[in-house]
Amino acid sequence: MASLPTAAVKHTSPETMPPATAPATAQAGHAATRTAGATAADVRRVADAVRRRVLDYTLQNNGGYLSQACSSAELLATLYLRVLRLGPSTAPLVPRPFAGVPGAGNPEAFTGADYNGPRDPALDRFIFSPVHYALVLYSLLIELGRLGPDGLEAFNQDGSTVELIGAEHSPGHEVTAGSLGQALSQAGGIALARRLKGERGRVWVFMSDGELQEGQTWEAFAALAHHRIGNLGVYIDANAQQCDGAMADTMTIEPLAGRLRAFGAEVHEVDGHDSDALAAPAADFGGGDRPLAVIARTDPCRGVELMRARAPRLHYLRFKSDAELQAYAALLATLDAEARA
Ligand SMILES: Cc1ncc(C[n+]2csc(CCOP(=O)(O)OP(=O)(O)O)c2C)c(N)n1
Repeated sequence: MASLPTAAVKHTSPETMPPATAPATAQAGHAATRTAGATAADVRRVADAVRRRVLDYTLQNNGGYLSQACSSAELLATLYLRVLRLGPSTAPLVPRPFAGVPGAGNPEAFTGADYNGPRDPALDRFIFSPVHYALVLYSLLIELGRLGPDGLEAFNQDGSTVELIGAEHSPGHEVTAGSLGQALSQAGGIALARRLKGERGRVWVFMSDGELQEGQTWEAFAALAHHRIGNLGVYIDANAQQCDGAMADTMTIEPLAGRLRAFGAEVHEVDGHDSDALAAPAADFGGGDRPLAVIARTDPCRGVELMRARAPRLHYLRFKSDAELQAYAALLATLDAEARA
């Protein structure tokens, strides 16, 4: 598959870093540090490449979480390119094998947060909650040079950290959140601790809309409001789908904006494929006393129109026939050719 051209990299210190990043290139085994000036066009190129890579792996594995790439590619690319204040990756380009779960008796254990750079009081932390989206995140890390092009060789293999359903040791992940709806509570604790320590860095959480069907999510928002947590922002991929079909048919979460406001958040509702609209609410965020919630309305078939025929069963794509697989393979060939042109 075609790889993206990477942009020039301008190094900045955490103290002077502006609220944006641009595509980074791997340097001496690590991703280059963040840069200023990434645009919506940069995000579109990265997002398209992420979709192609996830489609490629879906074909190779006769199945995958493809609709999640379709819905969230611009959202996640915008976060990494234009919102998160991150330093360069300190993790290996080829992910380490699983070293056991963290605990006092296991000094070898690690999390995948080092793909997001070092911990620094001035830098942001990123908490990735719907971990079945993991391949979307790995693909994005590859496009940004934070993970090597061969970083997916051990994808979904026993003993690998590059898991189908990500966990705290997986690249880009900081917490285990496979039981959905728990990461926001963990992120709230991190945000409160950071405020108590006087750290300027913010905490960002990426969530799926199905997680808003969980009671724990609402308990977490209530706690954020109670503790006046103003250094935590949530981006929600509102693709209107969950594993049993349409959100509206399983259990509606609407009116979501009104509910989140009632729970004390500053709420923005945007087109989740419009990078400028996604990035705008995060500009200057961090000094107040309310959490930010950005509802990104997205299309679970964006870029892969073929999939629309499967609605409302979009959650996990497994090909039903060789003819169907060939149709998706032909689409990938077309998209790759367009990217090379
Ligand atoms: C607490 C919990 N309940 C149920 C599941 C099973 N589960 C896995 S993915 C998923 C759908 C979640 O909704 P969403 O992420 O919005 O779906 P998508 O957009 O990926 O189709 C569910 C219910 C889970 N992982 N954790």
